[in-house]
Amino acid sequence: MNAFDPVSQDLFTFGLWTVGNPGRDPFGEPVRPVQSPDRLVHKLAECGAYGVNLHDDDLVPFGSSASERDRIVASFKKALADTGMKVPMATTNLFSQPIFKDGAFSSNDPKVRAFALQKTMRAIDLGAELGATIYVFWGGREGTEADACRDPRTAIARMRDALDFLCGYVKEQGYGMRFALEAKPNEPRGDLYLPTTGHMLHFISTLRNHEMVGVNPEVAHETMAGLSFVHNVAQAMERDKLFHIDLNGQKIGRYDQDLRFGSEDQKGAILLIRLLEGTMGGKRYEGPRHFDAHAYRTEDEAGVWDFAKGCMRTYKILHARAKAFDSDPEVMALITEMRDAQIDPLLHGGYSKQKAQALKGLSIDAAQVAKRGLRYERLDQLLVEHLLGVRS
Ligand code: GLT
Ligand code: MN
Ligand code: MN
Repeated sequence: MNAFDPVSQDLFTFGLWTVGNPGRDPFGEPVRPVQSPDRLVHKLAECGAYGVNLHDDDLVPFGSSASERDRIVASFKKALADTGMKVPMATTNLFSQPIFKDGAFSSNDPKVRAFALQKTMRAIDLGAELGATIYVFWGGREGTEADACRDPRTAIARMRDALDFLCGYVKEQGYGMRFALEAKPNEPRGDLYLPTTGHMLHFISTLRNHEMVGVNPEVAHETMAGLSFVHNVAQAMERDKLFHIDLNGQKIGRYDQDLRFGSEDQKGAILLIRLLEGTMGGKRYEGPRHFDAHAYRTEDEAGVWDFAKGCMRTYKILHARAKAFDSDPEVMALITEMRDAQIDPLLHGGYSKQKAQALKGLSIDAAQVAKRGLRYERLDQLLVEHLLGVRS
């Protein structure tokens, strides 16, 4: 066994829809056979994953009878028990069925909104039965092409109504679940409501039970929007709102590629791992490391497992590189925080009249301060050298 081979303690998870993706795209048919959820659980366990996540319909096909549901769930639970795999996260598919063609919670049709709530309550029950403690909301169809169809303010208010309702449901059932909202700027709709993690964070602050709701940022989605994923994740972490994370790879300005983690933008990936794993200091992210990605369409089943192992190995390799970078004495010297015993106390703890007076009275030579070179060229080169493995 190699130091970078994944083990259960690494908390790596995959969605059933990720390793189960048969390679269908908008231009082509599936290229791989569909694998049963039970088989995916066994194969993921063999690869060293900790757990598996699912949409209701990934496990119990839409329209199944109650007895079919019970049979499928019992067999799936046996696969989990046989392998020791966990289901830390569950979610609802509110995007595949035709009824959701113009949204679920934000639809103009009350019947659609009621159907979405009904489906979500049942899916939450399923998630609770499987032991999930995180429940994700990704509003794939919550958006528009013909924007005149509704007041976007109404759409947001309807999303709030749905989440307030569902928080109440989870609390009353005593499930102890927390919600994680996932943003995406577009695709499959022309424009999705609440398009970035930052929008989600503000929206959460307007919810009745905001303490039980956080975010599930995805590398690909923030990158599509041209944003720094690391900054988005950091903003969530700074307020203890990173409840879950979707790791993958993405080129800027493209459709949602959901590539193998670390296959693109390795610098962004190592910066992310420094943050999540706390090698740079600060609180570590303790939740599952979920890969929301899928194998290239060129792959057969063996290629899917190459893909899954690749996500996890790259994470661990980058983690080792991040540790080396953050414990490199030259790096540490370059990023040592500057201190000023006179000024520092004036900058913390908010406003006071005395501080305002003291600040106004400070004599700061702006030209002198500006002269100092910051040595970020050297710092960034050190990051690149650690990343490329030529410095240990
Ligand atoms: C879908 C989407 C993902 C979401 C999943 C959860 S489903 O594959 O592209 O980003 O995380 O609904
Ligand atoms: Mn995702
Ligand atoms: Mn995606």
